[in-house]
Amino acid sequence: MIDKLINIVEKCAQLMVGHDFSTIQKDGYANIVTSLDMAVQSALKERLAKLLPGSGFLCEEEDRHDLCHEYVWVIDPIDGTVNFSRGVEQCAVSVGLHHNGRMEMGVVCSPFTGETFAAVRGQGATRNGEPISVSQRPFANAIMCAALPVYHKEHAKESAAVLTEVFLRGNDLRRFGTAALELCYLAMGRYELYFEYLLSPWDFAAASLILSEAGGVATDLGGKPLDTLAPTGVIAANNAANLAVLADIVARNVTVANN
Ligand code: LIP
Repeated sequence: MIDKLINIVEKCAQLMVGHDFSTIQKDGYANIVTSLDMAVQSALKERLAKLLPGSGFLCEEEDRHDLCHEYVWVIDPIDGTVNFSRGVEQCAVSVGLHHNGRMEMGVVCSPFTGETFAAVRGQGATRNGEPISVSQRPFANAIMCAALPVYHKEHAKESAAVLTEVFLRGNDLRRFGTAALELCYLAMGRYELYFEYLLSPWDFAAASLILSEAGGVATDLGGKPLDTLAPTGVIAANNAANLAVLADIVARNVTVANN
């Protein structure tokens, strides 16, 4: 099944390459959708419904979410839409399969960098078919992928306080504008920490399984397991010890919203 899912995601991701597109502003400059988001989402739904008849869908570019199914596909047709719309390579198609309260499969495909990350629960994680695992770097040498909350700028100062303390106690910061890829970068040992105040489930659902199958850990801002069907803040790390340090920094600086 995972090989068929990878083939579907990679084929649909190719729609992002070399095609003209239009852009619609949903609200504000940060929240946009392109005609190719819609095309990728439609192509994925058509193929995934055949792959798993009777499954439901939770998709970024759809208002009605069909969750009353044993299996639910959690789809971000283009994670990093703003990057994509400006010709920046860091963007990806993210597809996760949710079953009985947890993710069972996840695929994140970045067609411009030629990277496909995948995982099946209990079977490890891969990048282009090769096994991947998190780094063992300590917090002092940790690089954190983090974002200020572009859709919740009222929480910018407290989020910035988290970034500042991690920057002073760790190594450095990075921001790629795509949670799905950033969490996969932790999974393959490029970076060690992740923080974002509030994400939609399609941003992180697939990549959270890839990270955990690569040996990493991810929770909500209060240290609880992620609900991969609902919006939530996300912290993640290459190991539990580094996550505990990050969780303490977040707890002291961020007022956790009731999502
Ligand atoms: C993006 C997230 C990213 C966040 C961006 C945006 P989208 O998802 O993956 O982490 O900081 O604001 O929400 O909207 O490009 O699918």
